[in-house]
Amino acid sequence: MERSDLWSVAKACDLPPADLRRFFELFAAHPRTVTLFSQGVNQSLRGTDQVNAIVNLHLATGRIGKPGAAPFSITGQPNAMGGREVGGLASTLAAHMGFVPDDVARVGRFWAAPNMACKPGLKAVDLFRAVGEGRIKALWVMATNPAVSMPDAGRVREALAACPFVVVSDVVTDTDTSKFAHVRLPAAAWGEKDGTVTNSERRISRQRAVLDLPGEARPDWWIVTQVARRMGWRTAFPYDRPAEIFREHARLSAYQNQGARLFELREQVAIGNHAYEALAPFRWGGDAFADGRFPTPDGKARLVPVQQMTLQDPLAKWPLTLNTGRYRDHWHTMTRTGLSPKLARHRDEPLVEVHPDDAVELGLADRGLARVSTPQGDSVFRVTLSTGQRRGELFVPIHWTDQQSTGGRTGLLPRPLVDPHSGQPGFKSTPATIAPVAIEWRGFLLATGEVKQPDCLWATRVQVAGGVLYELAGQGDPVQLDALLPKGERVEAVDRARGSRRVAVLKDGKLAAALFVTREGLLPSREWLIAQIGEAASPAVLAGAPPGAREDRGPIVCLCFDVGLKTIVSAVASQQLTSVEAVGAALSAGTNCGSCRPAIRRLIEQNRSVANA
Ligand SMILES: Nc1nc2c(c(=O)[nH]1)N[C@H]1C(S)=C(S)[C@@H](COP(=O)(O)OP(=O)(O)OC[C@H]3O[C@@H](n4cnc5c(=O)[nH]c(N)nc54)[C@H](O)[C@@H]3O)O[C@H]1N2
Ligand SMILES: Nc1nc2c(c(=O)[nH]1)N[C@H]1C(S)=C(S)[C@@H](COP(=O)(O)OP(=O)(O)OC[C@H]3O[C@@H](n4cnc5c(=O)[nH]c(N)nc54)[C@H](O)[C@@H]3O)O[C@H]1N2
Ligand SMILES: [Mo]
Repeated sequence: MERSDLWSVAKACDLPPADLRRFFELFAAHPRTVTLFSQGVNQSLRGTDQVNAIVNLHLATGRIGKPGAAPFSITGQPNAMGGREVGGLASTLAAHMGFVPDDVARVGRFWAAPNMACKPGLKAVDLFRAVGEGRIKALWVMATNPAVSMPDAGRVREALAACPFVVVSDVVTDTDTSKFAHVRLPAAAWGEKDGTVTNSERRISRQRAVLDLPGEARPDWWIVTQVARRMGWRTAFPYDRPAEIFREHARLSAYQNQGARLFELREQVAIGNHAYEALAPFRWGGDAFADGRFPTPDGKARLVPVQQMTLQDPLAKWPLTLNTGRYRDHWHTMTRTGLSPKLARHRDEPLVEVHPDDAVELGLADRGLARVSTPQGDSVFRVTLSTGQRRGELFVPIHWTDQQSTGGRTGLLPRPLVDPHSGQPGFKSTPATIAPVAIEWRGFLLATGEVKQPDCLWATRVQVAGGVLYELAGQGDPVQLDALLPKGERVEAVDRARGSRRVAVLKDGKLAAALFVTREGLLPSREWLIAQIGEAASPAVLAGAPPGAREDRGPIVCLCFDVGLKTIVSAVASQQLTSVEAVGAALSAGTNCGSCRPAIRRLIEQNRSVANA
C-alpha cells in the first residue's frame, strides 16, 4: 500500500499529523478500545472495506470479545438486529443462515418448503431499478418510506408510479410512498403491538403494547398471516399470537445446529405462552469470542484483505461534495417526530450547511435560499453558515418530505451507486453544486387547523402548539395565499412602502389564522403569535408583538426545560458559569435528556474565547 507513512495518511484524512500520531499512541497505549462507527463509515462506496479494516485491526490486536474491547457498529434502527435474526435482508435466510446449499436445504426441510429461494434477492437500490424496468410487477412496502429515503428518489418515485401493483403498510395515513399505493394497509405502531426486539448487544427483550389498537390498525405479523392464508397457505401460517411465531423462530435457530451457528435460542424452543409473556430480557450467544474461538471450521478468525479505493477528483460541473444525515430532534421521514411542536422547534426548516468562506465565493447569504443540484436532481434549502462545515462540502438533513415542505427533498440528490458487497449507497459523498435562489417576498402563515400546502417557491410546515406554521418565500404576487385562509372576520394592515401585508382571521373573537408577508420589511418573531393562536385576539395581533418590552430568548437549546440560547449565553457571561453542570444548576438546561449538553458546552467555550480575546 502506498500511503502508509504518517504524513500521507494524515493528508488523506485531512488531519494534522500530530493529531493522528496522538490517536495512534492512544490506541497503542489502551488495550481496551471500543471503536464506535455508524453511517459515516457504512454508507460509502467502500463501506465494506472500511468496516473490515476496523474489524481486522481489532482482531489483529486481540481487542474483541473482552470487556471494553470491541468493534461496535452503532446500529441505527431500534430493532435492526432483530430484523437480521429473522432474515429480513435480501442477502440472508432466517436465523442467520445464508444461501450456501446446506443452509437452503436445511431451511427448506424445516419449513417443508418445496420451492426455496436459492440465491440472494435484490437489495434496495437494485430492487427499485428492477421495478422501474418492469421486472418486478407487484411490490409490498412495509415500514419504510422509499419515495423519500432511497438515493435518486425521483427515479424511485417514477418506478413506484409505473408499478402495476403497490401495497403500502404504514402507521400514518399519508406518506410520500403511500401516494403510489393501490392498496393501503393500516399497521399498528410499536406502542400498539407486542413481540420481541433485539438490540446491538444481542439482547432480546419483550416489547409489550402500551396503547390499544387505533381504528382498523393491526400488527404487521397479523396482516401478513391473513394475506398468506387467503393465498392458500393456511397451514404454513397458523399463528394467532406472537408467542407462536417466536417459538418457531427459536426452533429454526436450533434446528440441526450442533453449535455450528452462533445464533441459537435453544432455551426458548418450547417456551409456553405464559413464559413468553413474562420473558425477561436475555442475551443470546453468551460471551461470544471471549475464548478466542470464532465460528469458522478451525475456530480461527479470518482477516479480510481490504483496499483503499481512491475516490474520483471533483468534477468541474459538480465541484462540491454533498453530505447527508440526521438532526438531533427528528427521526427519518418525520412520521414519528413531525407532530411534536417541541421537537420541531429545534431546527424548523431544512438547512444546507455551508462554510462561510465557500458562501462568499458562491454568493450565498446566511438565511437565504439556495438550490442544491446533483446529476440526479435538485431541491431548495435554507442556507446556514457554519464554521463546523468543511470547505468544499455541504450538509443537508434527510427528514423533510412532500408532507411538510416544497424544499429540502434530500433523497432526490444522492447517486444510486452502492458498495459492491453490502449494497449500501454512498449517501455521504455526492458530487454537487449550489446556487442562490432569488426571492421577491418572505412571510409566514399560522393557523389553528390544517392548511393546504401553499403553492409557492418555499413553503415549510412546522407543527406548533395549537396549530401549524408555514414559513414562506416566493416570487411574483403573494396574494394567492389569501385563498388558504379560513373563513372568518378579517383584520388587515398594509404598508405599501415596504410591500408588507398582515392579515388576521378571527372566529368568535379568537385568532384562527394570521398571514404576514413582506417584500422588504421585517417579519415579527413567530413565538408570540404562536402563543396567541386560538386565544382571544389581542389588539396587538397585527403588530406581531405584545404591548411593552419582551424578553427575546433566542432559539431554544434545551427542549426539556424550554431554555433559549440567549438566556444561556447571558447567564454564562454574567454568572461566570464554566461548566455544563453549573449551567444546569442555574437554569436546569441540560439536566434531563442531556442531548443539548454538547451545545451548552460549545456556548461556554465561545464565552471563554470571547473573554480571553
Ligand atoms: N435523532 C435521530 N437519531 C437517529 C436517527 C434519526 O433519524 N434521528 N436515525 C437512526 C438510524 S436508522 C441510523 S442509521 C443512525 C445513523 O447515525 P449516524 O451515522 O451517526 O448519523 P448520520 O447523520 O447519518 O451521520 C453520519 C456522520 O458521518 C459523517 N461522515 C460523512 N462522511 C464520512 C466519512 O467519510 N468518514 C467518517 N468517519 N464520517 C463521515 C457525517 O458528517 C455525519 O456526521 O442514527 C439513528 N439515530
Ligand atoms: N440521503 C440519505 N438517505 C438516507 C440516509 C442518509 O443518511 N442519507 N439514511 C438511510 C438510513 S440509515 C435509513 S435507516 C433510512 C430510513 O428511511 P425509511 O425507513 O424510509 O424512513 P422512516 O421514516 O423510518 O420510514 C418508516 C415508515 O414506516 C412507518 N412505520 C413505523 N412503524 C411501523 C410499523 O410498525 N409498521 C409499519 N407497517 N409501518 C411503520 C412510518 O410511519 C414510516 O412511514 O434512510 C436512509 N436514507
Ligand atoms: Mo439507519
